[in-house]
Amino acid sequence: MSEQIQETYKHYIDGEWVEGDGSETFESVNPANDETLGEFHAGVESDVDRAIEAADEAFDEWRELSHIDRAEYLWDIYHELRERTDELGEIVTKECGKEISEGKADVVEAAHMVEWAAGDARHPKGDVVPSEIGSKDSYMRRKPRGVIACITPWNFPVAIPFWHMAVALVEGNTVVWKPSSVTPWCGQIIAEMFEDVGIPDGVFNLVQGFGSEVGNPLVDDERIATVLFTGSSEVGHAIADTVGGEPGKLAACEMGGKNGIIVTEDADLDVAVHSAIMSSFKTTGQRCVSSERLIVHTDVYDEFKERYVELAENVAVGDPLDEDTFMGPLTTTDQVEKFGQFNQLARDEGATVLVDREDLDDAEIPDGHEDGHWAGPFVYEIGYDPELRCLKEEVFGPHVALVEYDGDIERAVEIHNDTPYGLSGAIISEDYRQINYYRDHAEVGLAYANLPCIGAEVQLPFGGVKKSGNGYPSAREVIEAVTERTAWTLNNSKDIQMAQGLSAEITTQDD
Ligand code: UN1
Repeated sequence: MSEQIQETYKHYIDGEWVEGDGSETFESVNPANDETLGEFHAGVESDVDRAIEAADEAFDEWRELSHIDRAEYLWDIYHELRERTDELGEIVTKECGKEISEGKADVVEAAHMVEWAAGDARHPKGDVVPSEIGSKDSYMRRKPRGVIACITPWNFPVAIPFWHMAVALVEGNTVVWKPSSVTPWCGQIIAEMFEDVGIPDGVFNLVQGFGSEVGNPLVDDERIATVLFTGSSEVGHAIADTVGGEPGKLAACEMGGKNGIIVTEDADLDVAVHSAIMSSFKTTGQRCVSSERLIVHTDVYDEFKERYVELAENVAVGDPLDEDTFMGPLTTTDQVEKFGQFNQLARDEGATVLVDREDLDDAEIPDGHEDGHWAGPFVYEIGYDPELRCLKEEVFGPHVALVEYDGDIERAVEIHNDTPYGLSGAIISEDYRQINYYRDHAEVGLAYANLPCIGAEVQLPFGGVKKSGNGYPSAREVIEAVTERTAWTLNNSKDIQMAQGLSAEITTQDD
């Protein structure tokens, strides 16, 4: 795709690029300067219907291929992701605003996921299970579920689509994918890759557009076997509610977090400050795993605060294509507005503001980027109170609370767990007992010690507890959402023998 608008980009349905039935188009913009990157056709319900029909028809043949044959298409994509990492990383950065090392890491993470899924095709599948009866062989086998709906967010516009789709396809499902309407350019490029590798028509389908016109009919359609969703908790919970009422259909949703880092009295403060800065400000705070709460023991609070605040005052916010930038702009203007509202909420709830770079100085904004969606760190301290909304609600921006605690690790974990969310978190401590207590009692799906709470690798399960998720739409654990288990038992004898001592004798009235 060129950077100039030369055409309006289309949907990819049943192996064809199509304009669809809608009359609306929408634009992708660069958050660093608000310039238009491309124009796209917005899908409507009948486009979704055709995409599902194509995926449904393609399923019968696709499922008959071996895992290894299906994985061949993914290996070609893997090589393309590897060869084009720099180029695609730049596109990610231009479309979603994260600084260039993160743009490239997004593509590398996608390549890792594809490598994992394609490599897994040659690994043993299922289990051999013992039977009480010597002549019976029992197995747990997996079957593909059918057509999988994938709905993905803008913050990892290349990696997360492959979290959803790579394992789903290798396992024999077909997919209909709706990328975020904020990052359609990345969607276009991924669809071009599937076309390049010659994936059979209908196995992969892309419908661009909005939740109301594309996402909703996709979730509601009875031909969809599983909905995989990564994004906001409002949308994710609505999807889980809808799908929960439809027998046989599954939803696996991964939503946000209000992630915390505990810094205990036994912390190495170099590790603590480094981990906290990375967790709060990488991706401009727009990871589901970003940390918006730092829970710090009173013995180390003042020193931690001084060092953290000094860095937060100075981290380089700027042009995300510049390698010296630490933090790019927020992705959308809605995020800028939400960030401002939550900063005000924290002030209203009694916060003492320590760093306020909400409105960057003109001098900090790079030339030609005056219309970018800029925001810098906003850091405050506030006394812990279970009623405070600013300690419970996710902002998805560089908005960070410092909370001082006095007491033992149990107290720290109690504060840490006092949010409706439970995605990621970390403890910084040199004391293994504190670390192990955190590991066993922190209410999160991803837990770290002496590390940032971001940066999970694809071979780990990725998902949360409480409001952060149900099911794992991501990485290796997605297999549970895209396959059906069969408990398969074969009798090698001519006699029928039952387990549990159940008699197999058929008696008649004459007996
Ligand atoms: C997200 O937080 O939205 O663990 C995805 C990480 C990345 C993925 C983050 N592997 O930080």
